[in-house]
Parts: sequence; C-alpha cells; structure tokens
Amino acid sequence: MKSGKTGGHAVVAYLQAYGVDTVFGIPGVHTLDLYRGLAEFGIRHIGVRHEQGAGFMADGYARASGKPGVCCLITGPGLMNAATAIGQAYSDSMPMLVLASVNATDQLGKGRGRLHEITDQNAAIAPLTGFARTIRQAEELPQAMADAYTLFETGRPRPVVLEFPLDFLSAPIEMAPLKTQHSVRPVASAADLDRAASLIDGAERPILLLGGGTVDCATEARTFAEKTGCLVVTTTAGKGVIPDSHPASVGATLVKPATQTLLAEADVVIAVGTELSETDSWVDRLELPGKLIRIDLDRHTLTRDYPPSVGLLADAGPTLSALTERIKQMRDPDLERAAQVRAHNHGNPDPLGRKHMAVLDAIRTALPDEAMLFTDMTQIAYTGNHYFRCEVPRSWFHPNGFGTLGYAMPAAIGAKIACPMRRTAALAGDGGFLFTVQDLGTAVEQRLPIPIIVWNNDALGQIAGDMVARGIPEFGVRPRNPDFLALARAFGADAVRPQSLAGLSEAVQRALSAEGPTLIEVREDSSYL
Ligand SMILES: Cc1ncc(C[n+]2csc(CCOP(=O)(O)OP(=O)(O)O)c2C)c(N)n1
Ligand SMILES: [Mg+2]
Repeated sequence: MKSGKTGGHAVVAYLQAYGVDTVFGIPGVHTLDLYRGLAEFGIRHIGVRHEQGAGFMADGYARASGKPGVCCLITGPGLMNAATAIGQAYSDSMPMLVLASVNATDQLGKGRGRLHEITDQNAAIAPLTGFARTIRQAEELPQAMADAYTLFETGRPRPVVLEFPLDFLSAPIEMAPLKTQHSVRPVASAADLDRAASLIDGAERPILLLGGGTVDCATEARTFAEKTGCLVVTTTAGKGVIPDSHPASVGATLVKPATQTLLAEADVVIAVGTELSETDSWVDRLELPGKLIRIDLDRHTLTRDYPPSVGLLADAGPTLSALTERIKQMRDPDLERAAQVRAHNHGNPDPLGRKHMAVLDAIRTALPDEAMLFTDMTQIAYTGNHYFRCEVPRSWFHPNGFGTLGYAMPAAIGAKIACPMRRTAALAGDGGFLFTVQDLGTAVEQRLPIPIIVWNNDALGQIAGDMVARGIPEFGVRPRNPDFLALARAFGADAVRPQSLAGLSEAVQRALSAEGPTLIEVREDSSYL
C-alpha cells in the first residue's frame, strides 16, 4: 500500500471535499473500510438503531439545512432498510447521498449466497433515486460525486445511491488530487420572461402558488406578490414561504374548496416549484381555466399534468425577481377576497378537527416562529397541514408525497443535528411513532432537546375512519399499544402526559430546553379536549 490509503479513504475524502461533516448510519463488516475513512477524517457519525432512521435523519437534515443528508449503509439489508426513507426523499425532492457497500466485483450478479447479497442491488434501489451507480475504481469517483452534486444543486434534488464493491473499498490506492465541480442552475430566456410578464401585467385576478421549490426565496416571492397584487396560496411543502399572517395569503390550503374555487376564478396562476400532485390538493385535477405560468427546475415537472401557457425552466428566486422587474404597474391585491377565503377555510371544523386545532394551538404557542415542527402521517398533522400557522419557510415538515409512517421523530433528529440553534419538535400518531420508536435511542445519546408529541387515539385513526366511511367494519385498526411514557423512559428520555392545554404548552416549552428528548403524550380522549 503505497500511500497507505484505500478506496474507503477516497470516498470519505470526497465527502469532505464537498463539505460533508455529518453522516448517519450503522456500521457492519461490509463498511469497515468506509468507517476507517470516516474515523480518520474526523467526520461526525450519528449512530442509528435501524437504517430507516438513518434515511429519515438524512432527510430531516436536508429539509432543515438545504444541504444533502448523507447515509453510510451496509450491502443488502442495510440499504433495503433505508429504502422507504430514500423513497420519501425522492418523493419530496430532497438531496440525499447514500453510500452503500456491495459484494465484491467478481461476485456481482452471481447469486451465490454471499453475505448480504442481492443479485442486483443497484436495480433494487434505482427507482427510488435520481441515479444509482456502482463505483468500481477510484477514477470513477470524481464524476459520480460531481453528477450527484449537480443534481442536488441545479436540478430537482433526488437521493443518489453510490454503491462500492468490497474489493474497491479495501484496495490500496494512490490518492489523486481531489476534483470537485459545482454547476449553475438554468436561467429563463428574456423572451420567455417577457411573455410571462405581459400575461401577468394583463391579469385581473392573479394567484401565486408556491411549492416546496420556493423555500429559499421567501423575499423574492413576497416582493413579486406585493407588486403584482397576487393573492398567495402555498402547498404543504411551501408552508411559510409567505407568512400566514400576510393579508394577501390564504395559506397552505390547496385542499380546501374555497381555495380551489379561488384558483378556478383566477385569470393567471403563477405556479412556482410545485408539481401540483395529488397529495398537494387531494383532488384528481385542479380546475385551472386561466393562463398558467410555471417555473420549475425540472423539465418534466414543468409541463406535466398542467401544460403551461409559459413554462420557465429556471431557478425560482432569480426568476421571480426578473419577473418583478418586468412588471409595469403595481396592482392592489383583493384583500377582501383573501379574507373571505380564509374564513371559509377555517370555519366550522368537525368535533375531531376542533380537538386537533386546540392541540395545534397549544403547541404553536410554545414554539417561536422559526422553530421546526416535523409531523408524521397522523390525522392531527393533516389538520395542521392547512391550519398550523407558519411565518417562515422550513418550519413545518410533513412526509407529503410518499406518505410514510414513522417519519417525524427521526427527521426531527436529523434537522436538530443540522441546525442545533433552531428549536425542533416532532408530532406523531401512536401508530406512526412506533414505526421508528428506536430512534429515541439516538435522540437520548445525542442529548437532543426535542419534544416528541404523541397524538394517541389507540388506533390507526385515519384508516378506521376510512373503513367506516366505506361501510367496512373496523378491521385491524386497533393494535394494542404500549405504555408510551414507560417506553420513552426505558430509552432514558423524559416523558409526561399533560393534564390541560396550558400544561401541554408548558411541557413543550420545558422540553425545548431539556437535556434530552421528552415524549409528551396527548390522548385524543383527554377530558380537557
Ligand atoms: C409505512 C406506512 N404503512 C402504512 C401506511 C398507511 N397508513 C396511513 S395513516 C395510517 C394510520 C396511522 O395511525 P396513527 O399514526 O396512530 O395516526 P392516526 O391516523 O390515528 O392519527 C396508516 C396505517 C402508511 N402511510 N405508511
Ligand atoms: Mg392513532
């Protein structure tokens, strides 16, 4: 070994060259040489109890910081355990770099029953990624990393899986000088910007619709909205890009009929960084009879399902600014119409919705505007998706597209690790929480002051309701629950069951400055709700 370095070192050297300082994972015999590199380069390693947690943590890390979250996983079961979380990141356009080992080059595809073997690991994971690639020699590494970061930084971000055969990881190599590469995002042509601006100038009832692709351009979006007199709607992923307290905002209410009518009445809709998918509106197709201007970094998303009158393949922030400059006259927004829509959207909740709102209000009171709340697939989060008040982007997080149970707590852990100064909380149902309960171990170990609010109805409540609505008797929707407080304490976490809404706010506040995580159980049948 001339340089004393191996393939594993080269991989980690590249991580460092791209600014990675934290990796989520769990070591195994197949990743020893990667871990040798991680240890030598002093990269922070966050240990998990199950690889799905590593995936969700990397997702939370990315969602909070905008930087790719990185996982280090063993061949076969390690990577497959993280597949669900990789799918969630794919669905919600999160940058994630997954480094996995794979069997030795001369064993690939042979099905000989080698340890951790999948006959074609790359094929098993590829559909959940932007791309998945096998790196057989050191010379392939710079291009693979450059391709990954080009996707993360200039396209619609998706997870990237790089798999490294065991013989590559352990082989001695001559370390070549590291070559990193950063690309620029596409820019709209002046002619297309002019066409879009003239449609907007001619509009009488314009609407700005902001998706998850706009979380880093709150200022540009607001300036554009205020000059054009647009009323503003966001998707769940775009929550907070325009403050919910802004008088022209109707919030993240794409699921609400009054907002859908508002869009149907618009003569121009400017949809930015959104794929307008089923899970954004929960209707098969939004009615958008007016002119549609779309801005997106992804060529396919730009035209899919809702072909635009003008499609701008470009970065959201600079494009909104370029359009703002071209707009000829200031227009006043129809604030009365916005107020009407807001009143319709949040009036007359059903009894369960009322309980959700009371609990969400109590949580909101305890959180500063810039806190981050990670939510799971639970009914209270579905209410919160449109009801919870957000003033800044990257403050409400939900596993939108893939809809994965077990997301909230590990994603909150990853986010808190990415942004330790931002207060961070998780909200999960009793069913969803148990999917990834073991990640409490990581939260305790890392001493993360995260309130984990468990909304407990002792049921897979949404599914029970769906069954009843379809005339199916409840079946398989009342699993026996553990004692959540005892369970949390067994991991070394604090645990409380508040006795009032004020007590809930206090418990959340206390948990935000505790020495470690606190499980806060809120029962749907609490007498105070
Ligand atoms: C991984 C995964 N498995 C199954 C589902 C289907 N599913 C969606 S919501 C839900 C019920 C979750 O129960 P809980 O977390 O207690 O929330 P509640 O609906 O009771 O508020 C189920 C089983 C899913 N979304 N994800
Ligand atoms: Mg439940």
